[in-house]
Amino acid sequence: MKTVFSGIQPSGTLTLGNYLGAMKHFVAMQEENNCYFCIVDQHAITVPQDKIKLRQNIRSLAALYLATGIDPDQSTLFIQSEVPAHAQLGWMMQCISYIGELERMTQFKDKAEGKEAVSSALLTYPPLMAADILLYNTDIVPVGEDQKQHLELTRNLAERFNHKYNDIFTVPEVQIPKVGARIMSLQNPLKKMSKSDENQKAYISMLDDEKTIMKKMKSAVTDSENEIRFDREKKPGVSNLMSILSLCSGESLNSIEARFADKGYGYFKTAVGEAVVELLRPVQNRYDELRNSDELDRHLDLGAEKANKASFKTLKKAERAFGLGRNKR
Ligand code: ATP
Ligand code: LTN
Repeated sequence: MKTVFSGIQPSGTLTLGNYLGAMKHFVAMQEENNCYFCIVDQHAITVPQDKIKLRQNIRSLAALYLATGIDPDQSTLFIQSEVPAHAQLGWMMQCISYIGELERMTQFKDKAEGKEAVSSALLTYPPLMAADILLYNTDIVPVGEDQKQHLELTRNLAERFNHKYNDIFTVPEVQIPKVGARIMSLQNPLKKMSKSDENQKAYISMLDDEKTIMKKMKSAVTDSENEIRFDREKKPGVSNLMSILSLCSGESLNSIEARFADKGYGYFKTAVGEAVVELLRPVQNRYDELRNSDELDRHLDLGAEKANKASFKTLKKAERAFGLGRNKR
């Protein structure tokens, strides 16, 4: 049995991109692996957050994890700030990271660009992410394409620590899905779909109602050809919609191409919208039941307890390897 770890930031309502690129794969992995799924709230505060909204987003994300099929009896679902070992090992990971390698992270460059005040935590975010993963002796980290660089750094930090101090960390493998690893914005298909996009039409939220989804789909940017064909370079908008349809319905790209051969973009977009609505309907129903339930708190309490227990051993080993604390007489 392998250990799997992944995290999602409670920085807004999840998008269809988060689901198709990450969450969907978590659900598929839990039966055969020992899985940890984390709500990384300490990562979310690397950029300013409204405290009321952040708390709402944390609960909402927990409910979405469960509504999409994470089974708390099989997997450990927990909130990062409720397991202090993350911040503690995060600090140690910062101590072995170089400023130069952190400045090369594209997520840092993207998020810092054009901003007047950039928190130092935005730069030192990847060592905390490494700590999240390394605390559990993780073998596999399922994530979307945009996290590949952070995973490479995590592997480097683990190897650096093992080499310099003591061989205690498992060096994790990244797992990126073949299709859906980078769902693109509906308004600019050259940019990834992001929950923090200022333009709400750019993304489908997991909680959007049917009318909103259909409207957003209809206004999705395509091209002037009116031909439904998969070609990421020449037809990024149409190809993105085809990927979404394929992932939501299970129909292959070839079959979609054949089925819509003599149809126009309007008809095609309606079909994509309907497939998304069908996929999200049961998730949203379950979400509504869970969002304000005591059941949700029970699962999160138990998750924090399990994660605290599991991470404590690695934390102590790392502290010992560094020489922190003291030998008791
Ligand atoms: P933001 O969009 O606010 O910058 P984010 O969505 O990139 O945040 P997370 O919510 O923490 O950040 O991402 C959770 C998971 O979803 C990660 O594994 C990430 O790789 C994946 N993911 C995010 N956006 C997409 C996307 N457009 N397509 C596929 N996977 C994605
Ligand atoms: N950096 C990720 C979120 C994240 C994560 C993790 C993902 C934080 N810690 C550990 C996988 C494993 C992001 O921005 N999407």
